[in-house]
Amino acid sequence: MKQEKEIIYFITGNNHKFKEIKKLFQKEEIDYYLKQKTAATIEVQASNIKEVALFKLNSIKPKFNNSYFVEDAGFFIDDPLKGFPGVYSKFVLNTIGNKGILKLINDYWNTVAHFEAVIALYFQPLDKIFTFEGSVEGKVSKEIKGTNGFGYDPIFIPNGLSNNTFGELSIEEKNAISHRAKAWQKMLIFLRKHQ
Ligand code: ITT
Repeated sequence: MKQEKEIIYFITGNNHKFKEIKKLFQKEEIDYYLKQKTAATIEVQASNIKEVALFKLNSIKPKFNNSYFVEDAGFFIDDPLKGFPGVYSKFVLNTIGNKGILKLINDYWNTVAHFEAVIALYFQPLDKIFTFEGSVEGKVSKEIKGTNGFGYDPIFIPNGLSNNTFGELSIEEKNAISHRAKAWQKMLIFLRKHQ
């Protein structure tokens, strides 16, 4: 155990993501303070989100001497859209949005979808980069439901939780099963091992 808590930076412009991770941080006895930072990052169009996350991390020129991480996430409609929007999640949300997505799959009753998250961490004590991944399976809702969360949350119904979308869950409920929380759990194990 260290004498003093160190700062670890979550570099993101997305306040919702930060709030979710912050809640998870607060639940744990851990030798770090979490702080949000925004920085100019480059989001490349790659074939998978791990590549996007690593590129995002490598595009940061930190002016501090701490560990820091970024996270990239995507929403994948496996059936019938073969994984679309996936790595295009941000662009698709900003263009056709959830309404447009629902129109695309209007004729399908049985859909399969999932979220993926990859955290890319620059771990200062070892001067190395590590990645942690998480995913959650479910389906697409027939309608936009719920005002919690952000992005695709109001159209994603995770498996095993009645018929509620992520948008109808509290942060705590989403954090109990989400892609982001699963990636975080893996990073937590790593941070504990190295404290
Ligand atoms: P960064 O600053 O951390 O990069 P971002 O908002 O650009 O934040 P991403 O590129 O990781 O985030 O996300 C791609 C898209 O997927 C974006 O439009 C998000 O709104 C959406 N998204 C990511 N995580 C989500 C989640 O947990 N629930 C719903 N939508 C999510």
